[in-house]
Amino acid sequence: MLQLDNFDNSSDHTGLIKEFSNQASAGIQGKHTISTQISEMVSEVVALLSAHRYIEAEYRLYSAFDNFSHEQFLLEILLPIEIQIGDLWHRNTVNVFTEHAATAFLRQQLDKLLASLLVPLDAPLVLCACGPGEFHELGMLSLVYFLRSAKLNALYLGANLPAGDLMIAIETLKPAAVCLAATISSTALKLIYMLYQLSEKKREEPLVIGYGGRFFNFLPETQRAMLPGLYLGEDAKIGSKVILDNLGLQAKKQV
Ligand code: B12
Repeated sequence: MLQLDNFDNSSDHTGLIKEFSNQASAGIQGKHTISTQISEMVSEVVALLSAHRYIEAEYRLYSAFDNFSHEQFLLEILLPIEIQIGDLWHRNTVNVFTEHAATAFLRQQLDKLLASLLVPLDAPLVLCACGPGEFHELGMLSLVYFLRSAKLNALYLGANLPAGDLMIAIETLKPAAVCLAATISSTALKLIYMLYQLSEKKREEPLVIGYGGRFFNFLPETQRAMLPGLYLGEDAKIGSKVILDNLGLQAKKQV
């Protein structure tokens, strides 16, 4: 395993990039299994981010971006790192600024990934947001990734989106679909209220209204069935397929 003490903040890091690339290739060629290599990398990056060693964390992830598929990079590397940092914060092992800085760092990596997914100019617009008060963003950001992979123009409006602003966004941007997420019960209640507001509004163009997230995954099917809008399924990949089906589109292969 790579030792954190091997890093030298002051020196030229091109050697490090080479070292990490070599390690990644060596692992792929069988020195470690890929899953061992990934979980070691995740632990190392979590340790680096907890120690505020962002540049080194960036070098550690640099080779992974090229050596793994983008889906693997997201689901097996970026998300587990954020979950582990979040768990450390929940256990008071790291403080708020450490969690915020790590989250901002991981968002930059995710933005890099999303920016690599170009969609056609006429792709249907799908607005994605976390409801009022909701700050758990990773499920929704994963949905944005899968929608963009399927060539839909998924636009992330952020965490904690007030209902009024969503209404203005819908009137201004005229999306084909809206996807909303909630993780905890207090924010889910606000989101359900938003679903009612959205479904009662008369509009000229059709609008697919979907929702998902941890809270709804635990809600019994009988109760979900009573809610307005479309439950998009228990994970983001399924959610993107439900949206595609409801827009009458097939996932197109990435060029
Ligand atoms: C990271 C994290 C945070 C981060 C979030 C950072 C960020 N920018 O996202 C921070 C530190 C901000 C945070 C804050 C809090 N958190 Co927190 N957090 C977590 C943690 C560690 C990981 C959650 C996560 O991102 N998972 C990864 C994603 C990918 O999983 P997911 O959200 O479940 O999404 C999957 C599915 O649900 C689904 N999905 C999700 N959204 C959507 C949307 C659509 C449309 C679809 C189709 C699917 C879908 O797809 C995903 C898989 O593909 C969990 C514990 C854990 N180990 O899971 C606690 C956890 C979720 N948090 C919890 C709590 C209580 C809180 C706080 C209230 C703590 C506090 N005292 O303040 C606050 C609430 C803040 C708020 N108002 O939102 C509890 C929730 C318990 C509950 N009642 O359900 C958990 C379970 C921790 C615990 N064991 O108690 N948290």
